Amino acid sequence: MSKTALITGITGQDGSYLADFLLRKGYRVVGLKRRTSSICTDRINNIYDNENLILKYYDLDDASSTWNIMLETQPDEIYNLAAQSHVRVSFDIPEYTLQTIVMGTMRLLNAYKTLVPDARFYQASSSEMFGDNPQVPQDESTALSPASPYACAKVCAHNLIRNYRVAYGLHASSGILFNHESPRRGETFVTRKITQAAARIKLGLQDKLYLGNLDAQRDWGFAGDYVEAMWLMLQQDKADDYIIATGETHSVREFLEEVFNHAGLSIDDHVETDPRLFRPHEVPVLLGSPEKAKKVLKWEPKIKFQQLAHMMYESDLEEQEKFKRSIQ
Ligand code: NAP
Ligand code: G4F
Repeated sequence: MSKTALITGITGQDGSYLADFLLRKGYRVVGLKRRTSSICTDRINNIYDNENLILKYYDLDDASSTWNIMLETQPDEIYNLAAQSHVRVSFDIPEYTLQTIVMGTMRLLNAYKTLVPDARFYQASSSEMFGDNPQVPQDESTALSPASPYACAKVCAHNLIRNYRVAYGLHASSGILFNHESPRRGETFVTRKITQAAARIKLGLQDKLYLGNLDAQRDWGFAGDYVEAMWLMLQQDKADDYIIATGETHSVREFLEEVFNHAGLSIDDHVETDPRLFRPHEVPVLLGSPEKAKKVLKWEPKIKFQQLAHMMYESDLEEQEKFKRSIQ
């Protein structure tokens, strides 16, 4: 009989790639989405008609719906991906950010422990948890030093997973994922903001791109590669925590140059910095060591920095060309 996977945050970047991946593996996928006033299922349109995909409404803030879904679904694997995931925004809405990440995880964990304790649980932890700790590369033993309400919340959820794993013998793992991007990346994260703006500038739909700190460095991988690592963690005999990263770091400026050079655009003509886009507390450099994941999970990132930047730009160019045609 096929396994059932429950995914919170299926409408997000990672949820959509994970659903693609698990459906290809023959899973029955129960995807949880919240009700919004407009349709927000663009990222899962490609699998909407798949008979093994079941979509249910829920909200991380709603304890009884979490409980009911766990009872009805009886999942073999639970992937907790839902969150207010924007670091800059977490400074503006800290309470909501903590509510979704800490209490949302807590509710899900309690329903899991009580109703389906033999299932396996994946938690979306983040490299943001290393914050302003200057030690690089960061690995599973690096001290956490969160530098935003988002990161503080992720540290708490990360600790809850470990605590439940030890206290109740649950198979609950955390993936400490470094930044991962794709053509499905949210439009307000810096990589997608750059590739979308470059495509629009190229087509004469926009003139300026405003950015914040260009010196921040990130270890950027491809989301499609990273969801495989989530699944691999749940196939191990023992639950554990794993860093998922490429082992390479690049500044925002380097990403910008890669995309603008590829597009044949001048940064001086089109890009300006805006102090409002700087963060009250920045994470200067993230560089992960994926050695444990390579050794234990036999996982390797496939898409490299340059290929990722070009793939995202080309996808945005195609999308913006369609948009331009639609308004002509
Ligand atoms: P994303 O694209 O922002 O997706 C977030 C998902 O969470 C969306 O489906 C969103 O639903 C849902 N959500 C937000 N608030 C909710 C609520 N109150 N109730 C129910 N659902 C809610 O994020 P992502 O990039 O896929 O990341 C997935 C997870 O990995 C997140 O937990 C993120 O913090 C973590 N993470 C991401 C990265 C990365 O580089 N991408 C790295 C490390 C960790 P709507 O579609 O309705 O908004
Ligand atoms: O693309 P970002 O917003 O991603 P950030 O803050 O690193 O967070 C992402 O990755 C985390 C994993 O490390 C996830 F946990 C989290 O959920 C999210 O997916 O910003 C990257 C860097 C920052 O240093 C920021 O200050 O880009 C810099 N930046 C410069 N100008 C900008 C901008 N970021 C954004 N979003 N917008 C700008 O205009």
